[in-house]
Amino acid sequence: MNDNTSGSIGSKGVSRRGFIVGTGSLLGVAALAGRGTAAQAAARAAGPITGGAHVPVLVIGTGYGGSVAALRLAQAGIDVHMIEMGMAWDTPGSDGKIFCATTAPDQRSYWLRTRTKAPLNYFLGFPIDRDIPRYTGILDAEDFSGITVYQGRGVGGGSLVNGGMAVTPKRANFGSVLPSVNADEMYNIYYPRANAALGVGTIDPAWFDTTDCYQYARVGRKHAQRSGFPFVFVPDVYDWDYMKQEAAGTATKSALAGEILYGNNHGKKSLQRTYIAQAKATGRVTISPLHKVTSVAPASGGGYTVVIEQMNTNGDTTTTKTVIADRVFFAAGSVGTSKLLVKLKATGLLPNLNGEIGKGWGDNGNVMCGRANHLWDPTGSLQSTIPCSGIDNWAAGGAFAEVAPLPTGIETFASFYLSITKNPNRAQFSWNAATGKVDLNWQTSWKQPSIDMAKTIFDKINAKEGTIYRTDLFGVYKIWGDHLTYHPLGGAVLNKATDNYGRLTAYPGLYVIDGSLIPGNTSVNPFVTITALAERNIEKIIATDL
Ligand code: FAE
Repeated sequence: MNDNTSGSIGSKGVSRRGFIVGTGSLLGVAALAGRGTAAQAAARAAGPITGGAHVPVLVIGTGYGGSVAALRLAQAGIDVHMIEMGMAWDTPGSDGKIFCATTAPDQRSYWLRTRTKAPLNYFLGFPIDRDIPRYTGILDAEDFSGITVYQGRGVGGGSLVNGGMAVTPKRANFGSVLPSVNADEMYNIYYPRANAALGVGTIDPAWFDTTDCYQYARVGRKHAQRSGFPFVFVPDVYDWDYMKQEAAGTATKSALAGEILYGNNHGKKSLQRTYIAQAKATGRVTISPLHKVTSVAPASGGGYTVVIEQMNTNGDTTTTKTVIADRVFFAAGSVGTSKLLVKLKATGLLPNLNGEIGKGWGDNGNVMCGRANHLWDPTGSLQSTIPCSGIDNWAAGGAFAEVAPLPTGIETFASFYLSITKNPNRAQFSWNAATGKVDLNWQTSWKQPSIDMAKTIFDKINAKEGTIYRTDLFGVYKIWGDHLTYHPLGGAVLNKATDNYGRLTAYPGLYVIDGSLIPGNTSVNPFVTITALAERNIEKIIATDL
């Protein structure tokens, strides 16, 4: 990855002065900046947060929402401490690599598991999971009763493990994505701002047509078009020029070496290279990895008392720190933020949070499947792990299907898809006093609408091509990957659990700024919408609250 990436992205973003002036918040900013103390400056230099610290802003989580908040607050002159339960992911292991390949999972792959839990867990009908040492690895497969929710763990959150598909919803669909948000503002200001800062780009169509590593996607295009479905290129944050160099053999392979689910060592513009790099460059942002927030409650002298557990790579708590924060941004992701808020309300630490907390959770309608192609339709033994295309049947059938890779290194004659569907089911998080945990009441059968919607695409393609579904990828004779989601959304829904900008109004100074604000579905992959909404909300908060 060339080192210019974050610089060039920064130059496209909003300049610090332009941003501050634009929000009209110069006076508030100056006042807050003046509250920085020598102790805070020392803490900034020293790294992880210290017990007893008093900080102006504490951000829980370093994913999209948290990174946007940290950057914009820091640019406005405010010191920010980010607390992240996962690792920093900035140091190579004994093999010289920071991340392990999807085909060779080791301890770095999973969050505190002794066996891998691959989303696609069977091949040719045989289970492919394997034992690994327990470690604070990068991918969390978090089990709830009816669904496994995959999430990134570490500085950069989901951007460390995701496919980088950076999709802005069609404007016609936006009203159902975020009904209380002004679409003009989002499409004129915040989506462009988010896309620029994330470094979003689209594959060169001429290269797509010729490179071996997207043969699987060209087969996907052919089958989609022969059945009359629109085939669309999907933007991504992977550096497309770098991928061309991988294919040409002039750069170390990452997307073309099976790297994705457990991190990309090169090529992907994760948040570490974009928002977080910019935030760190302000000198005002400190990140504490392997620190987990367990409690937030009003402090007697104003602000909030935050309890943080520092852990080792076995997941054991080594130190418990208590700090005071004037303001706290919940950016622990849909599941992390919902779990915290539900627990804090139920256990009486934040009892005045409203009754919408924990509600409105959806899986973005995720469902996976494979199709078995004819022997004359190979999908290629070399497959880029970065998806670049999709089949759009949202309006007619409620499904948008990513043409996904199956990068096994051998010819599989399989076409693989992750569908995002208009599944109407919404679940609720609730506190379970007996177990001391937060439950989610999703039910496996609630995926049936997603299957039905995905079938509007693949039944038709199978009929046209004379092909069948693969039954060997998710179990023994099981067609649908209906046990999981990559896209948790909701649990602290905008304009319901919070006001229309993410404020938890019963507690001035507490904010939600991540995927938990979005009521369950974005009609496409979610992180551009999470980022754009965070840009909108933080601009308002800086202008009016600080
Ligand atoms: P997120 O990125 O999850 O960040 C939350 C952070 O908070 C994490 O780093 C947590 O470790 C941390 N955290 C949680 N609890 C605590 C706590 N108590 N104390 C301290 N830290 C905590 O949240 N989306 C797309 O748009 N395109 C894709 O191609 C795509 N592919 C995906 C592939 C996979 C395998 C997965 C798992 C997800 C994918 N997603 C994709 C979803 C996307 O990554 C996700 O929507 C965003 O990362 C959510 O952003 P948030 O800021 O809400």
